[in-house]
Amino acid sequence: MRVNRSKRLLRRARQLMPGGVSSPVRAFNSVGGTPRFIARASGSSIEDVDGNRYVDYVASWGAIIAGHAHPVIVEAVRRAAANGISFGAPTEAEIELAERIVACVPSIEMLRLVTSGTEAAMSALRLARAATGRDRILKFEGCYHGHADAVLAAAGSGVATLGIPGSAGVPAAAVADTLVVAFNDLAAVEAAFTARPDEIAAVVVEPIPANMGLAWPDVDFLSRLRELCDAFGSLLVFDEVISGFRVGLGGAQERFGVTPDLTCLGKVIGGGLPVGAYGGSARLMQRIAPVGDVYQAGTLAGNPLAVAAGLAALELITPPGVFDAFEASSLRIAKELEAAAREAGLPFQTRAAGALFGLAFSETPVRSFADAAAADHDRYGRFFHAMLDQGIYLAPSGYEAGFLTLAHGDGEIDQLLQAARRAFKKVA
Ligand code: KE4
Repeated sequence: MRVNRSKRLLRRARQLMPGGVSSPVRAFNSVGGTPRFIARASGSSIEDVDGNRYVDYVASWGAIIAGHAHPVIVEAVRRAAANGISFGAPTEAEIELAERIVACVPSIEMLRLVTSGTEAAMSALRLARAATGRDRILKFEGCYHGHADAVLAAAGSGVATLGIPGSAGVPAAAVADTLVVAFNDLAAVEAAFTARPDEIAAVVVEPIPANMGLAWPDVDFLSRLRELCDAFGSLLVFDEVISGFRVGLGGAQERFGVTPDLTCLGKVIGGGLPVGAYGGSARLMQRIAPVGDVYQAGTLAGNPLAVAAGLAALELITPPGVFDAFEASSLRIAKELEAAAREAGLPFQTRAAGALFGLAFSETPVRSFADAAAADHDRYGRFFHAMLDQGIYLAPSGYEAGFLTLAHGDGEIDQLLQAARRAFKKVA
């Protein structure tokens, strides 16, 4: 496969941008090889600058749900742009987007639009601290909530660890109040609460973690987090930036029947343009400026083009049956990938939920970041390239997930499975 133009562009980009990319995972460091510079995309397909076409299972990390360049979304953005790009003033479309989100996610009575998932999570945690008058945050190793300092905390070994920076440049002070425990480790959560009964402002969690491959909560894990937060006066924050409007219109909270106090959203609700949101009860959200005393702001928050794209995307996934079809597709992918890997004699695990699926070269299902890290990432890298060479574009990291769109029909999935059967044999 010729990638000369991508190689040339990468050399040029690296002179100007770290790694030549605008976000680290795009650099292919985890899988090696040359990141593809994308020229155009349509439906389920993306085309790189060398003219190679791929069926895309990254979908802008889940932000694309209706398919690339969906005509309804493109037209919505065009029409919005014709009326002005950004005003920095309220618009009716923001109300409509808020109404649609509130209608789908019962735990959200009121929300604030922001421009990224990072901002949504950062702001939700600031609100939780204000609402409880406490400073400590408990998060789970491997769950990603954007790159704000307070959530870039590393886990130590064993029980809850406090205050370990997860990145250079994050001062110890910024994570001094961040407790990190293993996902699914209820004993560690209970111990953290017992040790600090009136210190924890919030437990923040991806209810279906999709940043350690796709992990899955043990039965009752999420409902137990709810109980513990109630018992100790802490808030439960669901980071549904990936799972929201992707595992169902009501997200993971609807799927598991667990109601968080605050929800973070992103990706799908912007239809591929920059939108994030955080929301919860009106009582809680009234603490946010300008009504309340918790400050949060953003020049391009509620941007008319992004809101138009988000509204159009939500409109396209609302009809009855859309998520049944997504679920059928992702379950088929999981089932047939597992069968093909078994046939090739490979240790392999998959997970599926709505328009999201996960895969790991692992003997055991991924229940925690330790499980994800123990998977065979070298083999994943070779599998990734064996698929890329056959025109299938998976996430360039074994710590990510697979994303479906409305444009992924049986034909695309047949192609994925056929390529996987060959790729499994190649990496066995
Ligand atoms: P953004 O700031 O990137 O919009 O959202 C941060 C975020 C928050 N919460 C969850 C659960 C997320 O998955 C993310 C971002 N997701 C990654 C993909 N795993 C974005 C891709 C990237 O970083 O380039």
